[in-house]
Amino acid sequence: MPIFDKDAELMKRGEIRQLQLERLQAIVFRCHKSVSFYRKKFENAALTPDDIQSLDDISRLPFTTKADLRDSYPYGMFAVPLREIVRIHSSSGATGLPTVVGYTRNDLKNWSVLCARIMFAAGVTADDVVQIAFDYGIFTGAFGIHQGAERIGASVIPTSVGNTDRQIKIIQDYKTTALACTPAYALGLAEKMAESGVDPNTTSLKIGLFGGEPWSESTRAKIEDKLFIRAMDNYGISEVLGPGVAGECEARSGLHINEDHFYAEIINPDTLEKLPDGVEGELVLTTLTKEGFPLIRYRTGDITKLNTEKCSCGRELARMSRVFCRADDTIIVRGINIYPARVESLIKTPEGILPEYQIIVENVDSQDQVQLLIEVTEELFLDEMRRLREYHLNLEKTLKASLGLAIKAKLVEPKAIPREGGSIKRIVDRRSNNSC
Ligand code: DLL
Repeated sequence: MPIFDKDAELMKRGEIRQLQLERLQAIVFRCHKSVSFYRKKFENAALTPDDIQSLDDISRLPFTTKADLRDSYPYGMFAVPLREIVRIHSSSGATGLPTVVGYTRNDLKNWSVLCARIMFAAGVTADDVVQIAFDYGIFTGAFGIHQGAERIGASVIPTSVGNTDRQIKIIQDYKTTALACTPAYALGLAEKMAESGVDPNTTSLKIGLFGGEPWSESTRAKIEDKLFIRAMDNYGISEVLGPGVAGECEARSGLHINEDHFYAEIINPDTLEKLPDGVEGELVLTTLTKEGFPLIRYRTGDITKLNTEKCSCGRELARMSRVFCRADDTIIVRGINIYPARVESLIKTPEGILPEYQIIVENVDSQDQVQLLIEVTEELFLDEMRRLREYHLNLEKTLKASLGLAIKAKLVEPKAIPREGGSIKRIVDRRSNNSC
């Protein structure tokens, strides 16, 4: 079983927990000293860093939520001065403001090692040619995987997402052996190959590194069948790091969490109670080493469960099960997180009127597509065709510009959207992957 960082990845559980405690105490101390948000929260809970004497004491610390990050936009929760930050990424925010993440030089070094670990565990070596078809924008996906592949010594082709014909030509001509992208994009690529008469069995592809959105075992089987590769899952979240939080090993029986850098807990999202291993709940992560933007007890919104038994690969790092559901109403389409509240803010007319709406996500020909139904009422300038057309046109443009995703907006008659018990279900997700 390939292991990149044997000292760290083959630690015994007792060693892991000891290291986690030392690092937790240090990060709590640093957050208290350098981030007023945490200092205030600790004061309100009548806590000092000295109260953290064991790992179980973490449950005394308050949670951090996406709303907290939004309130401190853009740099309010950084633990170092901006001059020590060497990279800034961000993810889309729940109500309009993105979440901004800063990395110090040391954070970038750790990030590349953590991505190298999950890629190496998935089978990538220095002999591989890794094509990265994640978006090289402000999102964390492409840069994280890129750094990891370089750290391993593989040859990186940063194609970014889109332009599928070119991607296929590069796979063929440059002899790509590993493909990193969202699972949905991999399926789209496979379809395109079939359409263009390219036989995937004749390419050099052998490994797929997929993440950034939920996908199922049946999608894995489909991708493997169509592309003749071994498809491996990896999990990450921008606020906490980006990719590199957890990934599958050859055994493929859960995703090993890089526990020397993250402390993972599972809670009941309603009661906030801590849940034992093996029970599904919301994943809460504490960063143990991050300097620029440390997070304490961050509620990821992702539903999973933990397994701390030793894996057949030799690692004792806890494994999380694949993430299928979210505790909130976020949907992820082609790796892009969509929050209904964000869509709502974009649908509003210039006069501030919010029409009735419904977001429908479907998988058509192996491509995830989003349609937005909007009921046209009298107040939505039904009487003025010109303004209505303008609204429609601007809406699709704004959605694309703000979310980075093409969404088809369809104006429908009043009451055309079905009501269940009098109310409209805001999101209808018809993809088979997403039944929780
Ligand atoms: O998606 C980071 C990433 C990029 C991870 C590339 C892996 C590969 P965000 O845009 O902040 O960051 O989205 C994070 O995506 O909370 C999950 O809901 C979902 N997610 C990420 N990876 C997986 C996965 C990146 N393997 C959100 N399975 C997370 C299921 C995933 N869901």
